[in-house]
Parts: sequence; structure tokens; C-alpha cells
Amino acid sequence: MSTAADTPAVEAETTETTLPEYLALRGEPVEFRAMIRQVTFAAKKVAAELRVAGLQGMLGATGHTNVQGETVQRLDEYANAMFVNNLLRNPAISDLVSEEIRDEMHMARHNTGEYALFFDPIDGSSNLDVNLSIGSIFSVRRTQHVRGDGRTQIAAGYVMYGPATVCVLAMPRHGVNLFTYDPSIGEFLYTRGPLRMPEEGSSYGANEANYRSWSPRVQAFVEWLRGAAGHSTRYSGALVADFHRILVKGGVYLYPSDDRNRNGKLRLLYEAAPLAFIAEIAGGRAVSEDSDILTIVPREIHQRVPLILGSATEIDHFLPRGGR
Ligand code: AHM
Ligand code: MG
Repeated sequence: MSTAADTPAVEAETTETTLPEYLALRGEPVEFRAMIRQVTFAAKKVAAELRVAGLQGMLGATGHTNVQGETVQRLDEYANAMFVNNLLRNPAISDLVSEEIRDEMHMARHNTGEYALFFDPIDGSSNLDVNLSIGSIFSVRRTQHVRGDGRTQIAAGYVMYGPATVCVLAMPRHGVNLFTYDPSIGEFLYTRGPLRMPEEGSSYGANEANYRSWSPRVQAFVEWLRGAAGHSTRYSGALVADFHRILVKGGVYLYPSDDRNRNGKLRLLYEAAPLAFIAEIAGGRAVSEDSDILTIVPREIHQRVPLILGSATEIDHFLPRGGR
């Protein structure tokens, strides 16, 4: 008969724990671990390609536009293929939704798969040709919740390709944890967590060229940030990079609606909702102009939403009294 003394203690993660080992230690099912391994495999290929893209003629546009009418960069296409080709092999995934693909991919041969995966293979594409930080965003749901609101996500994360390549993974049971890619061994290693977003920050990020076409409410909010709140501006052109700053240091990111982007610019399912999910688990919050991002039920897979995302203090200030 075994006794408590025979039960091995649950090993705690260290900076030598790889991401797959971390998920195994936390008791995540093998199918889920395989899916995250495939996501990070695609991200490792993207990170490797980014380092040599300028030498291999992989920068610049492909000459076509995607379903959103945006110019597709060569690396958008490469990253999308990396994600799709890897994930297609996983029988646990029955649905894929990508920023770069017009329709949801339902894998008929994987009809019993339990997961749906949403992703933006390259977020911040305008930074590609100038060698600045970009990211990949992903979100996992159970298949039956493909069209559910953001609270049906079971995990979300991103990989940021900056001076270091890092993966942030959020799961309600384990919080938000950070892994750093060590290219010498080809692994993402546990670095720290669970992360808490500071209650208040000292910077905000927005494309202020759009200021004149923002609503008076958004303009007043930005005036408060610049004035009474004493915030500085930090805007990189890549949502993942701007969000990562806010996750670590606090603050607020906003892409509200404007004359060109009547419903905002960012897409609900693979940009706004995953980052809102990560923010909420870390103690922050995300709203569209009038509702909580995580309560929005999508009407279509590439739907856009206004997004205001960040620390509790800043979001509280933005919301009318009843929404706090
Ligand atoms: P992308 O996924 O096609 O690159 O678009 C999303 C990007 C965000 O990363 C970024 O915050 C925003 O669009 C920048 O938009 P703008 O150039 O209008 O400031
Ligand atoms: Mg994007």
C-alpha cells in the first residue's frame, strides 16, 4: 500500500523547465500540450526566419491583399503557412481561424477534435521591413464554443519577437506565465509568473494621427492621460509589443473607432479577445467603447472592435460610472 511519503512532490518549475515540461507538471492533457508545442514550433520557425529574412529576400509585400483588404507581406504568408501546416496534423484540433484566411477551416477528418484555434500569425506587419518587434497571437477554445464570447476561451497567448523571443501563456488555472526562447537549445524556458499587471501605469499607446476623428469621450480620456494622469506616449505599431509593455509595466493601449476604421481596426477573435483574456487573468481589463471585450459574441470571424486595454485604474477612468 502506498503512503503519502511515497507520493513524489510536485516538482516546481525553474528556469530550466521547458514549456512542454511546465504544462506536463501542471497536469495539462497530452492533446493540449501537443497543440501548444505545435504553436511554439511554428513560432520558432518564424523567429529563425525573421533573423535572416533580409538576407533571403523574404521582406516586402507579396503583391496580394488578404480578406481584410490589407497588403500581405511575404512573412505574413510564411508565418501563416507554418501555423496551418503544423496545426493541420493535430487530430485534437477541428477548427482553425487565421487573420490571413478568408473562411474558418473546419477539418472534416478531425470532426471529433475538441479544440478550435484562432491566430494572427504576424501581428504588427508594418514593423517587418524595419526590423522592429512583432508578434504572433493565439487563442484556444473548445470546439462547441467557436462562436461563443471571449470568456469561452480556455487559453490564450502570444509570442513576441523582440530582442528576445518570449511566449506569454494565460490559463485561468495557472495564471499568466512568461517563457523565454533559448536558441542554443531550441526551447522556450519558464522565466517568471504568474504575472500581475500593475494597477496603474505611466504610459499609453495609441495612433494619435487619428485623434481628430475619435469620439469626444476618447479624446477626453487621452487628454486626461496626457494631463492629470501624467502619462507618456509609447506606441510601437505592433499590438503585441505595446501590450507586453503594459502587462509588465502597466498603462493603457487604445485603438478606438475613427473615420477610416468605423468599428475599430483590431479583430475580435484573434487580437482583442485573446489579449483581453490575458489582461483579465493578470488583473487588468479590456473594453470596446461600450462593452467588456470578453462579453462580445462574434457575428463573423474577422469582425473588428474598438479596443481599450490595460491597467484597472486607467480602464476605470474611461468607463462611465455604471460600467465600473
Ligand atoms: P496587423 O495584424 O495586420 O499587423 O494589424 C494590427 C496592427 C496592430 O499590431 C497595431 O497596434 C495596429 O495594427 C497599428 O495600426 P496603425 O498602423 O493604424 O497605427
Ligand atoms: Mg494583428
